[in-house]
Amino acid sequence: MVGTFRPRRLASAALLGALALGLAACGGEYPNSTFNHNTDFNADIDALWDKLLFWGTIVFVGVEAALVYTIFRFRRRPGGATPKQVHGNTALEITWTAIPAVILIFIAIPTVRTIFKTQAKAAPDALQVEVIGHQWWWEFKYPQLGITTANELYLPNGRTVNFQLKTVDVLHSFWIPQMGGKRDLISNRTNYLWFTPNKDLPTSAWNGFCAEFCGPSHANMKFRLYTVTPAEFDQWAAHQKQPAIFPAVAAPPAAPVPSGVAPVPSGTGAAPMLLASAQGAMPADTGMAAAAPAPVPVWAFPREKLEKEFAYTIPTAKIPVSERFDESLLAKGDAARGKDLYNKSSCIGCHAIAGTPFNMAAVGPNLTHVGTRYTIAGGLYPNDAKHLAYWIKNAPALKPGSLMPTLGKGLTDPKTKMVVNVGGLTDADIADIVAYLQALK
Ligand code: HEC
Ligand SMILES: [Cu+2]
Repeated sequence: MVGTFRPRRLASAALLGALALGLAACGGEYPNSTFNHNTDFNADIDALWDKLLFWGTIVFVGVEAALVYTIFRFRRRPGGATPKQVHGNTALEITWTAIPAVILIFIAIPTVRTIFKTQAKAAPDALQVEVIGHQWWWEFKYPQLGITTANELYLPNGRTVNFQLKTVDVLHSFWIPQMGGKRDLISNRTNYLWFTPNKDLPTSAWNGFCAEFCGPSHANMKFRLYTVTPAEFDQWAAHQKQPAIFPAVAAPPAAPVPSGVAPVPSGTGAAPMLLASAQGAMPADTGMAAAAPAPVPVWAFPREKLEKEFAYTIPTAKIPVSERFDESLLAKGDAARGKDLYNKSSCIGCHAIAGTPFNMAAVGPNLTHVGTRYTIAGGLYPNDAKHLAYWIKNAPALKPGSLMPTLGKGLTDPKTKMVVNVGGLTDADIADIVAYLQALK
């Protein structure tokens, strides 16, 4: 009955619950926080935020204090007479108009200053990076270096980078919360955004996102940023700008594996990045093997660091049981046959592999050094043999709406509703192609 209902007790329990919930938000890490000084851009925004919070707090406390005082001081008392009615108080009205005006000036000046600073042209010696939005992945070009890559961006710490933001289809928005942004990619025009990663940052990895709804896989349009030392960046760039080197020279004769130490399984993507080409491979695909200089060894972001930082973002693939790939075939993948198959398949109509003739399409990501990347499909899946195989077999099943079609023989393409027969790939074919792609370091 009414006697058991205690609104006060309920209210205090609710308050306690809300407080606990609020406090819980103070724990843990914030991989996508913008409140940091990793770049000049974020430091400026953070300084503005602090000013707003400061003035906002003063206004809040002042207004609430006046309100609470008024409520108690002038509350209705039993038998009390009607209080004195006041209409207009010129001095008071001038004061409460003037104070907000002054506060607004304190906020407006730094705000406008920050807007002008961040909208100005980047320093002329900035590293130029073209960012091209695609449904649903990111293309990154370094015009000064002649590099084209996808979904994984490398930047040297301490150097200003000037992004030229473009899209080939619909609107997207480029955002790396820990670094700066977000800024839209707009059809038929170029937007600019620049920032300087703090020169003291360690070699680190960051999340990037598309922040403008762009279709069914908008939420799957992510990317990674690696901020590295200038020396590491130079190594990375020197390797990336050379054409694909295939066949990569096999690893030196297998050293006896110390007992108890498991060999690195092939196809996990965990193979050491400094490989093959470091040992003097001839660039068989350049057509001038004899004259070509020794290839630059691979340098890629240290994987150990990545796993530590990204353990929580790499999603486990959701693969329908009816379309399982025969994973036992992956160990038998023949890269040379895979290369042949690749060049005879539809792949060349959409992808590019520098250094191999007829591979110059730009519908899909550039695959020249796909083996050096840690993720595929807009940061959605780890770049390992299993995910590559499932991806090639049926990309739209792994990423809704994907513009890469279903290629597994006998499967039904969700878009065209047609069964893939002519040009379809068997699991064995795919295993070979996967071996080839993984060799493209
Ligand atoms: C009709 C065009 C088209 C064809 C044909 C095609 N692809 Fe793709 N591919 C794409 C697109 C578009 C993407 C990006 C999809 C996304 O992430 O949303 C992609 C992504 C990929 C990726 C992931 C790359 C990365 O860095 O994210 C790989 C690997 C790949 N394709 C391999 C192949 C292979 C191998 C073939 C041939 C057997 C092939 N593709 C045929 C369009 C195509
Ligand atoms: Cu997008």
